[in-house]
Amino acid sequence: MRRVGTVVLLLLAPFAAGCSHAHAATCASEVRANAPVTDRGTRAATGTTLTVDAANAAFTPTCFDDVPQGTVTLRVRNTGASLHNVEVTAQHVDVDVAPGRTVVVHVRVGRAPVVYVCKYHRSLGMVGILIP
Ligand SMILES: [Cu+2]
Repeated sequence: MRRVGTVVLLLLAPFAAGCSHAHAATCASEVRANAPVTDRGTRAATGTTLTVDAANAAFTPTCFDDVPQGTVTLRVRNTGASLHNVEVTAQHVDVDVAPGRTVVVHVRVGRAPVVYVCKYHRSLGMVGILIP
């Protein structure tokens, strides 16, 4: 029986290696890589429209995972009392969100995680991450 186990492991090994493109990044690893990040949890994307709350110098949830590749619609609701912002520098997204308002931005998601920030509170950890 030991021999059977060895064969199964050898067969699975190439698939495990090939999976690194999609699921290597986790919220925890991205939070560490982009520190400081105020971590307000992870939610699985249920489609191409993602809604995030901006308040108290943080985005909630901080991470979405299982985000479909392609263009996603990010709705940012400012549920706090101060001005916030959503910025994806590489995609020329830079939009302010006044208290009580919601803005909608379109973000392209490929194989790598997409990091967005509030440019006013980035140093306080106001960072969000979309993980494909
Ligand atoms: Cu902010």
